[in-house]
Amino acid sequence: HPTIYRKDYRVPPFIVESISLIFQLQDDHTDVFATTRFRKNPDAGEEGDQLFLNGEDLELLWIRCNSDELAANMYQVNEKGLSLTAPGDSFTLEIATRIRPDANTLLEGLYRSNGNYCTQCEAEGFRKITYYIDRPDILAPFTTRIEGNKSNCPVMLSNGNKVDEGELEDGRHYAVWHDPFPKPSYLFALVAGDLRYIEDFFTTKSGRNICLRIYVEERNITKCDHAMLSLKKAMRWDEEVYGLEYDLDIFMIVAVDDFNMGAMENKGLNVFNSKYVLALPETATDNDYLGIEGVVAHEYFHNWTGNRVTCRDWFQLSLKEGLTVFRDQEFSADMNSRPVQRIDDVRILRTGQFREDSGPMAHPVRPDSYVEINNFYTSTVYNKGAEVIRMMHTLLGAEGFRKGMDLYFARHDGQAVTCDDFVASMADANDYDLDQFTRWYSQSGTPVIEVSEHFDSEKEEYSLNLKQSCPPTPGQPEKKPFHLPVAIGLLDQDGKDIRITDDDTLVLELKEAEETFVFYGIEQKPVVSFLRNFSAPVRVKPFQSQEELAFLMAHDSDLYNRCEAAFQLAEQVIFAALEALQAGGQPVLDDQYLTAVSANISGGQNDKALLGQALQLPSETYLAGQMTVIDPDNLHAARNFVKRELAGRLIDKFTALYLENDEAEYQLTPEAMGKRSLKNIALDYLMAIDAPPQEIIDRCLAQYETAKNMTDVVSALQIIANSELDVREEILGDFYELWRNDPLVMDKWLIIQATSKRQDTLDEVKRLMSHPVFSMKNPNKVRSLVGAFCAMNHVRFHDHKGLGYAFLADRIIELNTINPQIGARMVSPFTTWKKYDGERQHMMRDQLERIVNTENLSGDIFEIVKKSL
Ligand code: DPP
Ligand code: ZN
Repeated sequence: HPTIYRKDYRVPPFIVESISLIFQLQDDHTDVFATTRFRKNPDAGEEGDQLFLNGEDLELLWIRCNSDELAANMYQVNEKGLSLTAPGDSFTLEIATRIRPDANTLLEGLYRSNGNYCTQCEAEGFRKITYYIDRPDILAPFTTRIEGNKSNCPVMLSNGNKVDEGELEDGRHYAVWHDPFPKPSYLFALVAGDLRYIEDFFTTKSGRNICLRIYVEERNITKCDHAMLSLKKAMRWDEEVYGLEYDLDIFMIVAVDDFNMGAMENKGLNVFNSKYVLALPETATDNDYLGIEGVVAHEYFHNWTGNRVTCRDWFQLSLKEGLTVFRDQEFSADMNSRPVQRIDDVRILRTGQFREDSGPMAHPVRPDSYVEINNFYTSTVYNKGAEVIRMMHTLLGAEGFRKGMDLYFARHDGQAVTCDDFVASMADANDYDLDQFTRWYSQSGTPVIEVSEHFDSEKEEYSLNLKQSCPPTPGQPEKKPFHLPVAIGLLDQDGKDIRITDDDTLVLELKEAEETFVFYGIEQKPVVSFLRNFSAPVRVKPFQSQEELAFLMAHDSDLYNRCEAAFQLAEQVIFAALEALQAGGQPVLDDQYLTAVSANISGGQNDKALLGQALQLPSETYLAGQMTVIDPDNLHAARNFVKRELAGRLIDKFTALYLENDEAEYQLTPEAMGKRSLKNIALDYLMAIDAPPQEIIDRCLAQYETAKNMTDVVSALQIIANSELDVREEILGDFYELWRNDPLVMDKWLIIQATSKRQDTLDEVKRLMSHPVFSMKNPNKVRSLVGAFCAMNHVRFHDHKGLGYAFLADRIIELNTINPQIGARMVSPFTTWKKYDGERQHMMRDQLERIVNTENLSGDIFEIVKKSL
């Protein structure tokens, strides 16, 4: 498994002028005829005349060059591709290959999902369809003709606009699609099958009428309205915020059940995991609705940030992903609650990305090397990448950022470029020095900021001393200081912002390893609201007292930081309980904390969703990431203790909260979603009480039975599944009978059982492996059962007997032959093995060794396991 290095990038020796494809879809195979016009690349210098075409798992039928069939001695084929000597500066190759979509369990290239054909080509799936220069800096216009049976493929789609269609013999027909925008092969898509669509229209700001279609299987046709609405909102938003208009005449989304990722931005023909399309109030939760809105927008936004301007090579993946995640986050913030969106985004970053950044897979936002590019669709590239874009937005301001975006498109529309090109556009458009800032792209690891404050009451001076450092990461023992924006506010004793600038928030620019910022004319010692809105992706060493955090929780004008203070306080309290438990003592809940939470509940917060967020205790997985030696059992007990104590002592408040926010009418507004979340958090606390009063149990059961929306149903079900109630089995069985034909609802059923904190969860998970709704071939199912248990059920996965470890290793070895890309994703809970106690380390290491010694181990799994050992 060779390593590929960014420094080895060379411009391609040949370029493609155009490609025409013919797909003949047959029952047990598909024949692909590719006609490609190549030309020597004038920018490549004297690179020689050897042409290499990527191609894997292909059956080569024949190859012609400028219409003459090539004899077998004119070219060489191996398992990676085909090479030949170019016959001149410009020539045409016709290549016929045979592929087997039915046998394709990798879900890369062309495959079938519930009988329908679909493709996934990012990053390197096109080479599993035909021989081609399968790299993102080869851009070409595509013409695609599809031939299939009218009976099982009434619908046949590809990128661009449909330019021809007609009848063939034997009950067959054809459709021809042309995409005039030169694109890399990873954006190619083909869909064919028995699909229905809903249709709508969008008029662009320049008055063009765009046809919008969402294609699904017939059984799902009533579930597409929210995705369509989200699409139209996204199209409008991109025009309003960035002036970006859609460019083809039609935009299509297709939903499939078998999909490795969330969705894919193929030009004009997005293919989605059905999870991010289908929703009805009775089948989808509020989070599902928000997820759909965000992902539909994300893929749509790629049309400009990714498709019109694409990546030069895969090391630049964050060029499109970091930027597009930032764009979808801002879109969702504009459509819903901005502070809640920010809290969610930061939670994802701190739980997933910080963990990655402190482990063996830590890599820069723009990596320097990889074995398997699929392993680099990471939280670092996506979420930290988005934070890097956000910091530029913070430093340059919204207007300056827009100027940078405009220049980026003016310079690079139609090109394949690098992260440096993006930063250069931002810098040049604003005449702003971003040289030091580019370290965010090259240095891995999460910077740590140490804060110390000094107040001189005589001089009326307040000063903040900031030190930054960054721990060593693989291949990077030493780091240089980052250029980072630190947004702060100073609160006076009444909790009001002291005006320290035109605004209440000031953005300090920290560039040195240590700097001191002094504020004059400050009469009383202020309370600092530090790193408002999480202005940089860093860890801040705790420096504030419980009093100060409680004060910020009650008063901070920055709503993000109000919640942040609540989280920090909760974290301190949980860790105090953990210490007590580890010392063999009884923990006690701090009164100050209780008072702060109580005040928060009665504080008349008008953003319900925000209060809901503030009441949520940090997850065990997140807390584990803060510990030097992780102690899963005591951590679980400590968190439970805090939850149980809070609930027991604030029972009246939580009960009132539940009742106040229980609404008969179902609406999908941010306010209504906020109320539902608050109500369900209150219920979760109430049911955490030791032996909850019967009336609370009855309320929970009644909610399960009477609720008409999935948010309320699964909230109750999850609590029940976590409990020892007698009715538990019966209710889980009832839910199954009701929803057994809806795969997405069945995913929830699996997740709920896999994340139950009961002692017997692993046995239950093993039983569910042979349940008819489960399949190792369907990524959603694997994620819902195996992934949920191993990555989201910290205490049970890390059970001291090591059975969870053996279970996961077995699944990874099984996935190695079915779908190694998903298998590699599953390795993640093992990567932090060095942070556990000696015995657990030993057991996890044994399992990693067992995996690495598997015969024919794929590059995907090999890379992550090897780096972890
Ligand atoms: N489909 C994935 C995404 O949109 C990869 N491009 O992020
Ligand atoms: Zn993306």
